[in-house]
Amino acid sequence: MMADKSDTDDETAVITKTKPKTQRPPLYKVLLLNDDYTPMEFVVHVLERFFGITHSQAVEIMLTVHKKGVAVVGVFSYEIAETKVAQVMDFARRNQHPLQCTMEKEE
Ligand code: TYC
Repeated sequence: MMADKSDTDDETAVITKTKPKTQRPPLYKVLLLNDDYTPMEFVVHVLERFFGITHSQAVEIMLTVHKKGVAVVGVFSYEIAETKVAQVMDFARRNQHPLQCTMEKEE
């Protein structure tokens, strides 16, 4: 009887384990930075207006930035984060305040 091919040759089986990679879209933190000139009430107003948070949450975040220099305001998709940063920067500029807002990829 003929031997099966797999019994006679020197082929080595290669088993490739495919990692089940679940791809999530990256998220971006929107950061608010402290400065010495922007009035506290303006920052609170910005937070309420563009981030849809309550007055007391806005005061809390503003005070965190004031004391620590920076705070995360929210975490969003790239496009939403970019829009929030642009809205804050534009509104601050139009009101002649040096308020700075940036975004950073969440690792
Ligand atoms: N440090 C500012 C002041 O004393 C207030 C302030 C808070 C400014 C948060 C910017 O992102 C900011 N008037």
